Order: sequence, then C-alpha cells, then structure tokens
Amino acid sequence: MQNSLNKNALVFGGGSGIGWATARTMMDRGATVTIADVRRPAEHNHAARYIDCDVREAEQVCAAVRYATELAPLDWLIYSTGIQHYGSVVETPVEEYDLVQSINARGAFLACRSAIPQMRKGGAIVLVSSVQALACQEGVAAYAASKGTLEALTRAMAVDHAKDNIRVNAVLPGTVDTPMVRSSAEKFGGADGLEQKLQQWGENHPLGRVAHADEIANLIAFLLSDKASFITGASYRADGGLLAQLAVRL
Ligand code: BMA
Repeated sequence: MQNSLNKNALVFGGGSGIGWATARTMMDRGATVTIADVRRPAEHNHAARYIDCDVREAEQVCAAVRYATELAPLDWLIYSTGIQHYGSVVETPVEEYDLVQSINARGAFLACRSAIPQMRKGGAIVLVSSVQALACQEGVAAYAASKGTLEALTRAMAVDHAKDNIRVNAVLPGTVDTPMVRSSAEKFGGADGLEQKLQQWGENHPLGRVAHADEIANLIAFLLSDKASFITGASYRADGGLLAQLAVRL
C-alpha cells in the first residue's frame, strides 16, 4: 500500500464494525479520517474526526461531506453503513423494506452524489456490499436486495466517473464478527448461544471461521490504494471461500 500521508478519507458507518476497522486501518497508515455515523466509535483513544449523520437524511449526508472536505478535497470514500432485517418478501413490512434500502443503499447514493464533486482526480470509492448480493440465506429479502443495489451502483459509478479518474469498487464480505452479525447471532442463537451460533456460521465457510473486521478493512485499503490503480467497477469477495463451495457435499 502506498504512503497514505495527507490522504483525506470519509467513512460512512465508521462508528463500528467493518467501517471502524477501515477507519483505524486508514489512520494507522497516516490518512486523515472523518467518521460519519449515528454513533461514535466505542474506542476513545483515536484521531478520527467525527460527525453525527443519519444517512436517511440528504442534508445530513451533505453536511458530513462538507465537514470532511473543510480541510482538503476527498481522496477516499467508504460506505459501510448497514442494517439487517429478516423476512421473506411477504413477511417484510413495506416500511421495513424502505428502511433497509434507505440505510444500506440509498444512503450510498446520497453519499456518492455529494462526495464525488468534492473528490480529487485519482480518488477512490469502496462500497461495502455482501456475498448476499450474489447468493443468499432464507429470509433476507430486503437486505439482499439492498446489497444487490450497491453492486449495480458500483458498476454504474465506475463507468460514469472513470473520466474523472475516480475508481469505484465493491467488497462482498462473508460472515464477519461485527455488532450487526452479533445481533443476528443473538436473534438466532439466544444470548447464551451467541458465540456458538457465530462458530457454527464460521464452520459454514471453508476457512472454518468468521472473519475479523480488519481482514475486510485490509481489502478495502488495497482497493483504495494506488496498488489497485487499474481496478474499477469490480466486486471482490472476502468470504473465506463461502461462495466457492457447493452446498451438495460428497
Ligand atoms: C453478511 C450478513 C451476515 C451473513 C453473511 C454471510 O452480509 O448477512 O449475517 O452471515 O453475509 O451470508
């Protein structure tokens, strides 16, 4: 990875999970990082700038971009804001579908819409999608649809903004140890069975475990860096082999 000194990064959803791991990774590499989220990171001992931002609100998203670009144009934009609700299409209330879409996908549209005009040529964007954009569990209709939207948006923006020398890529994580996945594990395993559920989900991945958020952050850091200078419009899986394996075992 190139020296990130003087790089200006904005991380939507940087308060926890993959977003926080990415913010930390960028700071470790010398970048100036602004986190836009509804909650500050739990860790206090860090240098990130922070702004409250509900990604459902266009004005708050614009304010976050203004805050991040007070000092310099933006080099890197990461969209890692996400929630997960469960249910088939029939089971999902319309309001819940809209909520998942607006936080997981429409917010990415708003963030990119505000940020791209403020980005330096040579800048890069990474959207955090999911393997569920390509293959999914039962009962994740709204979530899977929102992640599929991110995939298509990635390609559309990559094509439109190649002329600005802005690269846009998506990452598709498998199961990652984050607060979002932990709350799903609690939902399905109960408070006592949470760790066991995480372990069981991990065993479904050929690598035999769930990912650490840092492992996804490392991929994001690579895609943002000049080492990935010919990569745009691409989707990279970091899923411990999950989608490489057929469910029909010998
Ligand atoms: C993620 C989340 C997790 C899930 C993983 C693999 O995006 O949906 O809850 O375990 O995909 O399917």
